Amino acid sequence: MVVNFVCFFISFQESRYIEDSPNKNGVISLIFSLKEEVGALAKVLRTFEEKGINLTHIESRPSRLNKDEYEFFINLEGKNVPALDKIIKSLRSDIGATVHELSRTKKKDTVPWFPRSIQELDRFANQILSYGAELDADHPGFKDPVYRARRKEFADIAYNYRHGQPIPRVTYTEEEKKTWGTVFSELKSLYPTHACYEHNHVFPLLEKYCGYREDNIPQLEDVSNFLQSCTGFRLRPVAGLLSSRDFLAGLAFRVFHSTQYIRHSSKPMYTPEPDICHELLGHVPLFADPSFAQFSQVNDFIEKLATVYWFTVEFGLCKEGDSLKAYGAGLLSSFGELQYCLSSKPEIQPLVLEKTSVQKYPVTEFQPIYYVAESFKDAKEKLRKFAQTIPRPFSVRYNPYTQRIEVLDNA
Ligand code: HBI
Ligand code: NLE
Ligand code: FE
Repeated sequence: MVVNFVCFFISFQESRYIEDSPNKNGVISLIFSLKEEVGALAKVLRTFEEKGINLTHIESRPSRLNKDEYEFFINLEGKNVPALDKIIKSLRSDIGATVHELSRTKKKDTVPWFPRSIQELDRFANQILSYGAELDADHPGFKDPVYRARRKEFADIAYNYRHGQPIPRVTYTEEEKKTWGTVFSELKSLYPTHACYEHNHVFPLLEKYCGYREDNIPQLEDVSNFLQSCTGFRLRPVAGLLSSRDFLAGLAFRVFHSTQYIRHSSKPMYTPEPDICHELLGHVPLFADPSFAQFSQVNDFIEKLATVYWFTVEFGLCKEGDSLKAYGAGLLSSFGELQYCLSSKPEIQPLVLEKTSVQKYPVTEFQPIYYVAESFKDAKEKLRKFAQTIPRPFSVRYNPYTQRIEVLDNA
């Protein structure tokens, strides 16, 4: 049987995707800085007055960046957006002010931007959730300057990558290869007893065709070509953790964003971040499965959907006869957690999406709770039903021939 229950989700809720339209009403917040001189602020305020724009709030503070400047924070009514755009332009060019637009309250029914063509995924390249924010505290690489410099090299590859190019090949250092070797051989010895049938089925093919070996870190380009021939999925390099929304949007185009760097050598057993071990050993076997290509895209509920993704694709367990096996990629790439998850320590619950989708979870340590699927078929059915409960203003479908998302109006 094959792993084919995973649904892929897009939501359209985050404000940074809103494309500004010139006729919406709402509160707009700006910060601008001005050189300290008599009448400078009055001059600016007059331009708002001339265009009939009502300011509802103003604050000032000395600029921290430039000693002779003041910063002003203002709220204004966004009734006349074209006029406002002109004002902002002239503030920048005529007065030399630095202007930051903080927010334009979105019109309620605006549909946020989402990628419609596979090329548009290039826009995600610099939207990485910052390494060092959420994951810093116990991240062993965070304090190692050599490791950080190396990470920057990988980040540059990802930032400069454009759809259609071959993925640059990387020469890994001896230390990196050693880390891979440890992870690879530890996991390989656990898979026969701990991994699900499907994973064990695909793994030998990757050894045969993609250079999966203890002494070799496979190249993303080779793996991507192999996946394309199996399922049409391809890889694209990414500098780190993407937001759930961007990550899931990629899957809608059968693009799996894959990190290329490897975890810090001091802690091969577990890392909170996705790294090349996680992608190649945890995820890729699944993406090579032909019936895995199924996906669905749903509006809104991104958090619930990301949580379901977390407890299935990333950390899922399933029944196999009388025993439990791991199929989640986060387990299949961590030889620490792979052993722990099948021990008697964690709590085990049946997969019930109404419950699972609101379960809180830690992201930097072993999971305290896992959800068990009866079978992949059962889980897929549950996901399909769950996805149907999610309201959306239109449907979308992926056209693999044009590599575009087509929007179908529900109305
Ligand atoms: N970003 N680079 C990267 N790799 C992932 O596997 C990944 C991600 N962002 C989110 C994510 N996975 C999921 O766990 C869900 O939040 C969708
Ligand atoms: N904890 C996993 C590992 O060590 O391989 C990575 C998880 C990424 C979500
Ligand atoms: Fe993952």
